[in-house]
Amino acid sequence: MNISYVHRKSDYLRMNLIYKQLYSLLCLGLVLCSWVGRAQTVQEGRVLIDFSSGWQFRKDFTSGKDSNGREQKWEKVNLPHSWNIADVMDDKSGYYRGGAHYQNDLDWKAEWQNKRILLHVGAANQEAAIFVNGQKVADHKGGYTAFRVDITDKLYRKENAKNKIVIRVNNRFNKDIAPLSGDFTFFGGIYRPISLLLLDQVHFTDTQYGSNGLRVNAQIDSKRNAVIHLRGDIQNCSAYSREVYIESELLDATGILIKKMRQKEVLKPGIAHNFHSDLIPSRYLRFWSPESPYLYRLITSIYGSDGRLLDRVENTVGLRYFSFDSKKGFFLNGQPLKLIGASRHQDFEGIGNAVPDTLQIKDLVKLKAMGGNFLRVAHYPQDPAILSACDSLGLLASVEIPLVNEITESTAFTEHSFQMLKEMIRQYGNHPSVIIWGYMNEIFLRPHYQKDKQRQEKYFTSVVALAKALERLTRTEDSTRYTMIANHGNVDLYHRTGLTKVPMLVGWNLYPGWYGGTIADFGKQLDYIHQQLPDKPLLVTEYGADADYRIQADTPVRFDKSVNYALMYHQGYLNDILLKNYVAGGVAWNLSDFNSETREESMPHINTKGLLTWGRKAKNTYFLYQAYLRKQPFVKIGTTYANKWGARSNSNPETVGSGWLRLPIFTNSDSVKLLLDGRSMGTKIPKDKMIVWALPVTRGRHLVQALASHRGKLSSFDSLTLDCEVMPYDLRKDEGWEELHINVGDNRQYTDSLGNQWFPDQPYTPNSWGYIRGEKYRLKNTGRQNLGSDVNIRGTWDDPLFQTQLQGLEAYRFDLLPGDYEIELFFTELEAPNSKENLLYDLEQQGQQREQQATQRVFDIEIGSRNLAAGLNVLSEVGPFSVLRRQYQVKVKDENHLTVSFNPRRGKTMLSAIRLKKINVIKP
Ligand code: GCB
Repeated sequence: MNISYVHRKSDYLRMNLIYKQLYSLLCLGLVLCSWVGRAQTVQEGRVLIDFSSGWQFRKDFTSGKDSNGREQKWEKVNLPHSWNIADVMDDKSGYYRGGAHYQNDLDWKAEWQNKRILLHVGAANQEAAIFVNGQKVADHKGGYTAFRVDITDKLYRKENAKNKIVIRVNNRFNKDIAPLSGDFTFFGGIYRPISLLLLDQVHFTDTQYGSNGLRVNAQIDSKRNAVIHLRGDIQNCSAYSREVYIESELLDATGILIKKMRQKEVLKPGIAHNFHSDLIPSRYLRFWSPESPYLYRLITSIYGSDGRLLDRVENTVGLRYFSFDSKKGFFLNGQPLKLIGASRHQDFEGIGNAVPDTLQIKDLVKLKAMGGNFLRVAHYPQDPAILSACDSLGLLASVEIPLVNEITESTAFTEHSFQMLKEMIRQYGNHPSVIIWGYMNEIFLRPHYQKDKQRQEKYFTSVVALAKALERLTRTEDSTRYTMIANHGNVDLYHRTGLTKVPMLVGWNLYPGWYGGTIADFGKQLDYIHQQLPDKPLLVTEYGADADYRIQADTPVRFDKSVNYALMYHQGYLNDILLKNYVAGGVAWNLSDFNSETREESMPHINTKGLLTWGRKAKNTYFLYQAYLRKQPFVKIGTTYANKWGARSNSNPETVGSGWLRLPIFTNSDSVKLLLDGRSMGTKIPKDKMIVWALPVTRGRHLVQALASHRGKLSSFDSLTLDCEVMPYDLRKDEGWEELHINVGDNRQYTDSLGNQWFPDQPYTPNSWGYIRGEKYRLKNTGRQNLGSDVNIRGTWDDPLFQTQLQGLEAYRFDLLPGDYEIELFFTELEAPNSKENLLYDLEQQGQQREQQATQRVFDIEIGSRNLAAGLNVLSEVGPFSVLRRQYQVKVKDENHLTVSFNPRRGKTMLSAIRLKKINVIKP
C-alpha cells in the first residue's frame, strides 16, 4: 500500500464532524477542545498514519475452496472489517468462526530512517498474529482491546522497499479466552482501524498493554484542591544513554496555561523507564459533571537536551470526585445523582462490529439527548471514541472485560483475563467519564457440572477465587474507580458462594415481568437484595423487554414482543429505580437492538430489547425515557414502523369507513391538548409520562398536533402526519377498503416489510368476517407466556406473522358484495423438531425439554363446491418452519359471502395468515 500523510487532515476533519454533531445537539461550545485532547493525536515529534486501507482478505480454508466450493480469491477490503456480516443473518444456524488472513504492503520511506515504526491494531477478534516479511512479530489474544508492536527491526529499510504485513485473525471458540458464550455475536475481523506510529528513538509507549504510555489520575476535593498525578513509560531505543526533559502543561478548555512542570530524566539505552510527576494547580478549577463536562488538556512532551521535541501526547482531564453509598446511592462532586442510562453493544445493522467512529459517537449523542447520564459499556471494552464522547458529552461510564456466563478453570484463562483487565485499565483509564471497572457478568448463568453437585461447588469456588484475583489486580492498577460484578437474578446463589462480597459494587441484571414473574416483582426483588446486602451499593445493570417495533398490541402481555408491553415494563422499572434511594442507578438493556446470532424469536438473530432499533431509529420506549429524564419541557407523538398506523372499526353503522387508533404521546408536562386535522380532541393528563389517546380516523393521512402545557403555560409542541389504514368491519358497507390483511391466530397487529398492516384476527360475526372454530396455536412444553412459536421461520423477514396460527379451524368467512376477489392463504408448519438448544437467556426455562414431534397434517381447502387444494401437506411441500403461500382468484355471486373451508384428512387444519383483495366489485 502506498501511504500518504493525510492523517492530520483526516483527524481534523473527523474532529470537525464530531464537533458539529455535538455542538448542534448540546451547544457545548467547548467540546472541540476536548477532542483535540484525544490520546494519540498527531503531534510534532510523532506521526500517526492511518493504515486501514488497501488490505487483502481471505478466509482460511484448507481445501483452498470456500464453503460454496468456489476457488478462494483475495478480496480487497478496508478496515474496519468483519467477515460475519451476512452469515449472522441467514437462516442457517451458526456463523463462520475460524481463521482468516489480512495482508498489505508497506512501502519504506527514506524519511523513516531514524524512526521507530509501531503498528497499532485497534481490535482484532479474537486471536491475532502479526507477521512482517514472513517473520512473526506479535501474538495477541482477546478481541476487544488494542495492541501495538514495534516492527522496525523486521522491515526492509531501503527507499520504496516493499514490506509484507500479514495479520492472521481467528474467531474460533477458544476455551482459554473470554467470552466463552454470550447473548451477542462474536464477529470475526479486524474491526477497528490500524495505524502506524512513527516515533523518535525516545518516546512514550506501553507496547505490553497497548496504551499511549501515560496514565493520568486527576483528583479534586470538595474545596477544589486538585492534584494531577501523571505516570508514564518512556522507551529509549537508541544505543546511548540520553538526558531528556519531560514537560507537562495543563491547559484549560480555551488553551490558557494553568500549570507547567518540567523534570529531567536520564534514560539508559534499550530499556523502558518509568517517570512520575504531580501537577498541583494553584488556581480555582472547574468540576467536570454531566451538566458541565468541562475538560482540561494535559500535554506531555519529551525534549532532548538540545531542546528538540522528541515526543508529545495529549490527554484530557476532567476533575470530579464521586462515591457510592449503600443506603443513599451515588454522589458526584458531593451531590446525589441517580445514574440513569443504558447499556450498549457495539454492533450496527449491516456492518456488524465494523462500525466507523463517527457512527458510534451518534449513539452517545442519542443517549445524552434521551436525558441519560450513564453508559454501561457492555460486555467488553469498545472503541476509545466512545469514552472520548462520554468525556465530552458528560456521560459517566462503566467498562468491563468479557467474562460472561462462565469461566474455564485454567491458568491460561486466568492469565488472559488478567491481560485483558490490564489492557482495559491502561487503555481507557485516562477518561474522566469512567467511574467503574467491571470484570464479570452473570458468571453463574451457565454453571458447569450440573449433574455433579460436589464438583460444581468446586467450580463456584474457582469462580470466586478468580473474582478475588481480578479484584486485587483492578485495585492495584487503579485505586480511584469502583469495581463491579454484574449478576443475574439468582440472588441467593451469588450470595451463598460469597461472590457478592468481592467487588465494591454489585450490579444486578433483573428481568421480572419479562423472563418470568410480573413487573411489580422488580421492586420486591430490589428490596430483597438490599435486605440481604445492606452494606453493598447496588446498581441495576440490566433490565429490558423485547420490543419488536413492527408489533403493536392493544392488550399487551408479557412476551408478546410488542413495543406496547415494553412501555409498561419500562414505566414500572423506571418508577422503582427513581424512587428507591438505595438504588444508585439503573441502565436499560439495551440502548439499541443488537445481533445475537443464536437468538430466534420474532426477529431472528436480533435481541430487540433496544430503545433504538439495530439501525438506531428511536422506538417509543426511547421517547418514554426522554419524557422521564429530560429536564426541558418535552412532548412527543409516538411512532410506528414506517409510520403506518392501523385503526380498528366496529359494528356502528355511523362510523363505517373510520376506526379507532391508539396514539401514544410522551410528555413530562402536566397536560396535553391534541388537535386532529386542526380539530381539538380535548386535553388529557399523562400517567407515568404517557397518554394513549384513542383517536377516530379515516383511511389516509391525518395531521396530529400535541400541545403540552406546564403550570398552565404552553411548554412544548409536536406534530406528526399519520399514514392510516382502517380495518374494515362490514366489508359490504365499507366501500373504502381495497385489501385486508389478517394476522391469523393472533391478537397483535403487525406491519410487514412492505408496510402492510396485518390486523388481529377475530371470530366470525354476521355482516363482518372472521374464523369459524379453531384455536390459537401455543408452543408446548414451555412455561413462557407465549404467542405461538418462537422459532425462526425460514425464507422470510416477517416471522411474527407466521409464528402464530389457528389450528383446527373449519372455515374463514367474509361477508362480501358480489364480484371478483383475490385471496391468498399462508401456511407454516410449526409443530416439528427444531434442533436448536433452548434459548440460553430464557432464564425461566433452563433445562426444560422443548423438543416436539413432527405433526402430520393433511387437509383440503374448498370454496363452495370448488376444491382449491386437495390433500394439502405443508410439511411435505415446504418442510417445517417455512412459508407456503397459495393465491386464488374467486368470484362471489349472489351468496354474498366468501367462505374458505378447511377439511381435515389427518391431524388438525391450520392457517397462519390470510389476505383478501378486491378486484372488481358489483355495487348493489
Ligand atoms: C442478560 C445478559 C445479556 C442478555 C440479556 C437478555 O442478562 O447479560 O447479555 O442480552 O440478559 O436480553 O436476555
